Amino acid sequence: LSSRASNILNSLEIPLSSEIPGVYDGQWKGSGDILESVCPTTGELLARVQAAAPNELWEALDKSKEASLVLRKIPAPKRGEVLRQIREALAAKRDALGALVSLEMGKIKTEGMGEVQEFVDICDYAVGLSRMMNGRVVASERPGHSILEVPNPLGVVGVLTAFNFPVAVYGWNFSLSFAAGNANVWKPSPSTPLCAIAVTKIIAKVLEKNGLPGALSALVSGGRDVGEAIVHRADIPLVSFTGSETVGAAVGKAVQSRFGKTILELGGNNASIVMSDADLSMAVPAVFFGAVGTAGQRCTSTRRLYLHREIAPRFLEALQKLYASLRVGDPLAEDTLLGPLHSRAAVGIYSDAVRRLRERGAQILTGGQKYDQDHLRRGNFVQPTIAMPKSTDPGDVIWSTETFAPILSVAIFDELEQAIAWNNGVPQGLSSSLWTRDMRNIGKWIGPEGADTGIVNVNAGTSGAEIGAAFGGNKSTGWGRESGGDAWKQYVRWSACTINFSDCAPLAQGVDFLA
Ligand code: UN1
Repeated sequence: LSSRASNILNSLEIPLSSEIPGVYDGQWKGSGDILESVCPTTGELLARVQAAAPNELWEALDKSKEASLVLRKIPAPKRGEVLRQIREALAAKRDALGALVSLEMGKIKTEGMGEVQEFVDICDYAVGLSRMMNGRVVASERPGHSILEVPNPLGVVGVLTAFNFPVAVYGWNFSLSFAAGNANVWKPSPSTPLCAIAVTKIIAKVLEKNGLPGALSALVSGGRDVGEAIVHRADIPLVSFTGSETVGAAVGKAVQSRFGKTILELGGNNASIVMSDADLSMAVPAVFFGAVGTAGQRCTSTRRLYLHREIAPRFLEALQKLYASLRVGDPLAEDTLLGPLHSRAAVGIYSDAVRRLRERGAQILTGGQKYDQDHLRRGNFVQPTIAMPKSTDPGDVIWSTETFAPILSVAIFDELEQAIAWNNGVPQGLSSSLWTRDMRNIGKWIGPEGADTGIVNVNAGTSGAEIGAAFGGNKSTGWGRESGGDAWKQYVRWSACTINFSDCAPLAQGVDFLA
């Protein structure tokens, strides 16, 4: 192992043995398949991680169930106090954990740390929430009666996360779910097992210190079989899944068929629209970050760019200048802006998408190839690409599919209505962004005739949402909401409780029966 990799793993107390246990339910274990964690920058094998064997998986699920019975008895503000300690423990490791995200996932260091910060932020939010997860008292039509709406814990929540945010997405789910009184079972992406192990170790230590069962934050590393076991397990009432539309559709169906609940965070195919009155000094760098940041591997990455005819040439010239200035390389180096794609497979997906653009007559304005310099050859480095497709039809496969790579497709419009129709014309509905200084455009954009995405921004890019608002998308993005807003309400079961304090028992609606 390279010395920098072993330093990062050491500082997070991940053992440097030849095989690392990837299952935690109060104890570390793992005798199932081997998952390989490969550094996307160098191709170095970082670790071999032992996934959950079937019996270990069942045991972890059983232990989480038992643990949920413990947690539900603890008052919510006390659960909040445990989350506060978890927040402190995570913040203390922000540097190391951020570096591990860079090492294993491939995003640049500032974004790796930003991701840890998202977990810290959502912990803060959940600490506050733990004193505000209020139900309500509803006016009863019957004398001497009260109706209470009471939030109670669900039990065990399954959290299936993707490689691109190997820390934060678990954070969004775990924090709210824990504050709500649930045990959590985490199945991380099989290609980022070390991030999951590191986070679980930090949480487990705090749980242990508080005399709480480790299976409140159980980890079951593994592949498809582990995911399927969670999805089909009848006593996991809520499954939160982040990933592709195809897998999400299967997860949704399977959980629904056993009457469970889902939170689905699926594909994003996000557009920025730039009006002729936009402040280009803000819009150009924002589109650059949206399209190139995280090497285009955020659900919220900008994939479509709609430019008003009047500013299109100026905008593209300025944007291409930024693309040309891009510093590419080691994501852990201070001045790098573009790291590698996460996997070899992703490079293939990128190349296929560029080929398809060319075949369908698109003009490639920038990029379109792998980097072939010596120092980049061992990693999954691809050139961020700007393409001008021939067709502007959002139903065309070029526009309608999400490619998880830094490819930006551009079209030119004359009227805002046209751009909104294109924005809304794809199956996905996660995030979109309008650049304008005209209030009338803003009013239209955020209203009933405006963007149909879950995240609707003005003079802010498509990616990089804060945790305070609900995060999620509509249509084929899956309608799930995580993080802020009212998202916490999904992690509880609501009891509508009618209580009769009076000496008689009248029926509602004035029904007269045996009176
Ligand atoms: C994701 O890509 O799965 O809004 C999550 C953002 C981040 C989260 C992205 N806060 O870009």
